[in-house]
Amino acid sequence: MVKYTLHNYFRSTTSARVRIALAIKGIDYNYKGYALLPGEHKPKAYLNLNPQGLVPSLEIDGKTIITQSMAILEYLDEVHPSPPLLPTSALGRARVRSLCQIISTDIHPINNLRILQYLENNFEASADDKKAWYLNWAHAGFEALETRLANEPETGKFCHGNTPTMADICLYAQMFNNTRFGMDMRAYSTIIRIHKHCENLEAFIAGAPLNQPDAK
Ligand SMILES: N[C@@H](CCC(=O)N[C@@H](CS)C(=O)NCC(=O)O)C(=O)O
Repeated sequence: MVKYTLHNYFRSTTSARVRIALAIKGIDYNYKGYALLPGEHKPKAYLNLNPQGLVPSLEIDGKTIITQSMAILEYLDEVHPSPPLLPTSALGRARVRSLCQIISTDIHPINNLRILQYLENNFEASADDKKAWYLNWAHAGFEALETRLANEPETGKFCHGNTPTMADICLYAQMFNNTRFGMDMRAYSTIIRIHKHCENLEAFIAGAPLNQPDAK
């Protein structure tokens, strides 16, 4: 039986993506938490696992590491195909990946802790400046996401049809950061509806930040 260890942080939304996928698939794993603010992900021991110094990293049987949350999700879906996190048709998979990437490629990376810290340390960005930066890019992505989800016929109870996919995982996880930055979500009625379905599912609850052992 494969042994998984997830190197992650309770508040990290990319980590939440992986925790939810593991929970949806009913996979047990060891939890290893790293507090990001004091820099527990910076020492060499962790950089040996993940030279980017980012969480999450999934360790398999104590010898193999996969980094990058979306690569981990794809791996888990291939190796543990049931229940699937991607649709059966190529077009459906392309749509779900495209929805995911609005968040994972275009919103999250430019709002990550190290980016906000860089703005603060090198451009004297205040807490308000950092919030404005976050909200600008989050709204840009969520406006497009809402337009697509509200108008595309493939949208169902969830982002794609009536079962959760990787797109719902990305959406649900990103919402924790939106809430932390006080983002006004009233314009996003389809997203709110889908998010409500997600937040009632056990696997999504299991992956939520405050339900992790390192949550303080
Ligand atoms: N694209 C990467 C991003 C990982 C990432 O940025 N993780 C954040 C937490 S959500 C992190 O480790 N931040 C630490 C830092 O910015 O120093 C993924 O999806 O895994």
